[in-house]
Amino acid sequence: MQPTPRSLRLHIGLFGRRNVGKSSLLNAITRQQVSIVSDVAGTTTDPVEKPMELLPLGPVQFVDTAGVDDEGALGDLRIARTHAVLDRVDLGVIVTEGGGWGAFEERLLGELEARRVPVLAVFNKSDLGAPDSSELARLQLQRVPAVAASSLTGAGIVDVREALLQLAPADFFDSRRLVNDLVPPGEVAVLVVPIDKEAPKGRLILPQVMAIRDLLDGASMALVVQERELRRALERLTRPPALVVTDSQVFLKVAADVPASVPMTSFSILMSRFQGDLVAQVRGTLGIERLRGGDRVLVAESCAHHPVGEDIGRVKIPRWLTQYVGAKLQFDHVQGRDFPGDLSPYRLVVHCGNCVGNRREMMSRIHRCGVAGVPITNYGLTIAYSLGIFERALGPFPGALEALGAAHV
Ligand SMILES: Nc1nc2c(ncn2[C@@H]2O[C@H](COP(=O)(O)OP(=O)(O)OP(=O)(O)O)[C@@H](O)[C@H]2O)c(=O)[nH]1
Ligand code: SF4
Ligand SMILES: [Mg+2]
Repeated sequence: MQPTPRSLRLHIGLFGRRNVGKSSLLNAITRQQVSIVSDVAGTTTDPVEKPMELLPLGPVQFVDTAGVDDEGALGDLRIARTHAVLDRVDLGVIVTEGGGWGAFEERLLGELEARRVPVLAVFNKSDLGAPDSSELARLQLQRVPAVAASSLTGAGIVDVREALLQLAPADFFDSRRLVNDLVPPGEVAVLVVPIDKEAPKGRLILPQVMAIRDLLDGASMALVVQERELRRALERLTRPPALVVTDSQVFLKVAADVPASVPMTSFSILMSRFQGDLVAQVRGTLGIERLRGGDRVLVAESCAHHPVGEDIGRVKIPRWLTQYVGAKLQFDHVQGRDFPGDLSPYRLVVHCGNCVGNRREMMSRIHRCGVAGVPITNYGLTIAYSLGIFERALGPFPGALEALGAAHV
């Protein structure tokens, strides 16, 4: 897998007084012993950096700093190093304890806000005491989100992750590419768009429009055809296309018509990578294997379109899944923002491509499923899996194939 360039990692700095548990919090979030913890104030002397994949955010770099409350007692160098970290973080976490938010924390908050860096207040050591209502009210007034957590017991650590997700700058979520990284400039992608009675009259749907626009942005070419024209379209090209992208509903026919040497995937799998987390949703797809008769499956769509004919979410996905499992399943459907708070009744969540939603919201849903232990997949992944062409449809994405291989071991 390609390492993520340093600049694309979201840098998250941990700041606060000595001994409040900054290093412990980092270890609890990462579930690793990254930073040394002790009851001696001033344990961390130099910034400790930890690059990692933090679900649900993606590639981040944590920077644990030295506590610099008692400045007189500390070397200038240590203070300078902690201050230098303020200049290069995208998100700041100010760690304190219940009743501990004071002038020192306000100063740190001011330093971060002056740099336009979003801030999260974490009241650590919640096992010893909760934050005062007055300090919570003060932070609320300043619009600084606050979370109580215990690095010792793990309480609230999930909320810290969720709060980091909510605070991450929007452009961190928008820097992904939909398709043009898979089609070099000047090369052709064939897009297969069935015009059936479910297709909206007189127009294309958003994922198709987005793919065409993205290919144009990348100076690559899009050849858009219906499935019955695909064979002829491929014959007319003097070289095989760099990629074939199909509507998932005609996956099998397209898989049969496209030579095995040509990479092939679907619009909704592209959307999973662009608007969600392909690797997490590939892992979630394997949850189909554990479905049994009578299990409940949630089918979630980000927009409230009117179901037409053999609607994919209401008719086709339930039909394919039922056939694959070979027993009756119970399906619930939600649209728009109606994603249930309690996911415990479900054995699987099948989500649409989320073309109209934002990625942060999708990542939050994936995260909530992870916390509830409910696998989450998406339309295209489910269809490819239940039709037996999962690996083929993931061919263009080495990271996803790697995760699939690891899950099968
Ligand atoms: N009870 C309790 N103790 C904690 C918690 N988190 C940290 N501690 C303890 O607090 C002490 C300080 O923890 P550190 O993580 O080293 O604190 P730090 O903020 O990194 O300290 P410096 O590096 O010295 O600035 C250690 O003895 C930890 O075991 C917690 O959530 N609950
Ligand atoms: S948001 Fe979901 S259901 Fe609505 S058009 Fe996009 S992919 Fe389809
Ligand atoms: Mg420390």
